[in-house]
Amino acid sequence: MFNYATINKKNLSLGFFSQQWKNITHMFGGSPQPEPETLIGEWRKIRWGQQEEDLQFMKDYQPYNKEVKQLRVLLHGPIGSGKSSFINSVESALRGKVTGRALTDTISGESFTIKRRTFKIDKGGKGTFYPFVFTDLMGIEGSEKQGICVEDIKLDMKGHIKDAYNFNPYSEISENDPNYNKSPTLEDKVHVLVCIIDASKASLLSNESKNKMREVRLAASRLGIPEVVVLTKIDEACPEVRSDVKNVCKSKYIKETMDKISVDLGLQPNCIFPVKNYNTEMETNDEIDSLILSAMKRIIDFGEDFVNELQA
Ligand SMILES: Nc1nc2c(ncn2[C@@H]2O[C@H](COP(=O)(O)OP(=O)(O)O)[C@@H](O)[C@H]2O)c(=O)[nH]1
Ligand SMILES: [Mg+2]
Repeated sequence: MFNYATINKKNLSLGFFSQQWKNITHMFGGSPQPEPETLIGEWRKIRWGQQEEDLQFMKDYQPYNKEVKQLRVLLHGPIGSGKSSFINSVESALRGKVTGRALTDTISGESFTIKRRTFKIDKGGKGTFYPFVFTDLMGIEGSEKQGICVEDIKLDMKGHIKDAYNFNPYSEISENDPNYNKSPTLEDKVHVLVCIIDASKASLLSNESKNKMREVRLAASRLGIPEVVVLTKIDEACPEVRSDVKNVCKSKYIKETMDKISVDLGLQPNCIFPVKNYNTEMETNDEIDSLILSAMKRIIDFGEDFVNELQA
């Protein structure tokens, strides 16, 4: 059977040696070496250098449907997969500087986010915000009694859970809870569901976690809510990507991981977006911005279509 963990280890050693060999041949003026076997032909066209265009799209964007002032993007996925970091990275790409507002947890283990929190992104500092918000949920855990209840995610998608609600891994929200919204408007509902998966650990996802994610996805599709997968930590998953983010669209490991996720979750590969979050960088850069903004553009496109269909 295909084992991603083994491939990943092989990638690490191959990537290391191929980089060393490239360095040696370069030092002695040798001819260019063939691509390492961890890289294959380009399997996706990424519009490198078009981030300014995507940025302008984001700046100009306003939902057409007047009932909705902002698109609601719900993030879910395993603990430590990079949900909070993705919000930070979008904010960083939009503001042109690395920010760190949605707290990220460097200690893996229990979910850091327990309180439901919604994040807006400041647009120019005059009390104006981008017309989309992110709701960051407690992580999905493998076992029954860890992490957020899937029922709570379903209720959240329908707009029943208010901010400040503290998720309880042992039971779903009750209708009598002060943070239960009995009559949600279109604006309270979720317009796009984003599943965040760590590329370096995708092969290690437990069946329980995959089942929970599939259940959430099915609930979203029953409600007609579009879904996107954001595949984070591509730098940790593939050494060739770590040395150059642009190698992502040629990485064999990333392609295979995306194909596997597509089958496991029942989602088209073109709805899966590989990204590198801003985690150690002090400044933003064009390549990371390109990946983050192209994922965001698709998220906005999907959300916009969804709210317009609801109006029709
Ligand atoms: N190398 C790398 N680390 C990342 C990336 N995204 C997130 N991280 C790190 O992964 C850890 C967990 O991220 P966090 O955003 O808190 O995960 P959450 O629990 O899903 O919100 C933090 O230490 C982040 O710095 C990425 O794309 N690459
Ligand atoms: Mg978090």
